[in-house]
Amino acid sequence: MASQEDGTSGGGLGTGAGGETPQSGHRSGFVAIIGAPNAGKSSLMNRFLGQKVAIVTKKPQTTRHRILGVLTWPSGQIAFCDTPGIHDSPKALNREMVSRALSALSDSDVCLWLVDGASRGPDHRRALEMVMARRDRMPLVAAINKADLLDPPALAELSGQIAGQASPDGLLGVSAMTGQGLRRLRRTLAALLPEGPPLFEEDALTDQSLRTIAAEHVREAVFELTRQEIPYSTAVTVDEFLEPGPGEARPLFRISATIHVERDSQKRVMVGRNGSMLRDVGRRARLGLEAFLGTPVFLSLFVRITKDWSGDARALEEFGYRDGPGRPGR
Ligand SMILES: Nc1nc2c(ncn2[C@@H]2O[C@H](COP(=O)(O)OP(=O)(O)O)[C@@H](O)[C@H]2O)c(=O)[nH]1
Ligand SMILES: [Mg+2]
Repeated sequence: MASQEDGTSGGGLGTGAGGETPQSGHRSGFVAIIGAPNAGKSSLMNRFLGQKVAIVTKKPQTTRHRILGVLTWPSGQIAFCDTPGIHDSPKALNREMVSRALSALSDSDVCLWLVDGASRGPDHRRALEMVMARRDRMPLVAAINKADLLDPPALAELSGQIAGQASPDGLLGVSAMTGQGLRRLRRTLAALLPEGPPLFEEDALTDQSLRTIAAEHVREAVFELTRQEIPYSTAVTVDEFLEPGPGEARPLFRISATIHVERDSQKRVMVGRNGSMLRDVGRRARLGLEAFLGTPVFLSLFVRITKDWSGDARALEEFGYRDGPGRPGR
């Protein structure tokens, strides 16, 4: 995936402000991307970064963590927080996801409300409520995504509606898929950020560890290849993550991961006939990871039943979806 932005950089995992004095007029800060499930929040962040940092699927509620993606250009730096979609659900995992999105919002300088240009249901209204509850505390930019699917009159009508409902400081149509409007969006966001030096080193890309990214690629493959409740009943943990040794003639990442499901019937689906589903998931995840890492990967996958984990506070904590007493916030 190519970046739309020239003069941007991304690559390593370093964080921490650089020591040099920035040129005056440099702006930097945190932008939380808030919106309904499936609005395209993860796609937008990936498109800005020119790298797939956050997994993307056609199914809602794919993103469970808050994920930081850093975009750096000569006169500015935006640390985007991609967040789980705002939605209503009684399940512990879902409530945890929404609370993460809202905490990312309170830690940010600007709220970027991403509206799904192609569909607006109850989750759209819920997201609007959340955004409006914080409207007087921070600048708001509303971006109508999937503009590639809208004709100009439809986009104009929707823009009018959003302007009336939220009076945002910036309002524009974008497409995370084609890159349309992203330069303008970057300019609009940057103008609302405080002046100051970069917050992260210029080659910083994300705060996610390679281990987490590996687990997320497996989860993405599960979301893409399984149906109904299976994706939502799946968590992935990485048991072993060995980076290539310094002198290896053919560098190779060796990764083994466990796919946790909630019930025996789900395990049967996840493994598939003669292991075919697990093989397909493994192959897809491996190809994605190889593209991300630029290095061959040896990936072993296991399936385990962790009974009803998505409603269990201890399991959520163990899988990294909930901050326990001993876990630092993420
Ligand atoms: N046509 C079109 N589809 C998009 C666009 N942005 C995202 N999508 C699709 O919308 C779906 C949800 O995207 P995702 O980034 O996972 O949404 P999230 O749940 O808000 O993070 C995926 O199938 C994307 O390919 C866009 O600008 N145009
Ligand atoms: Mg997402």
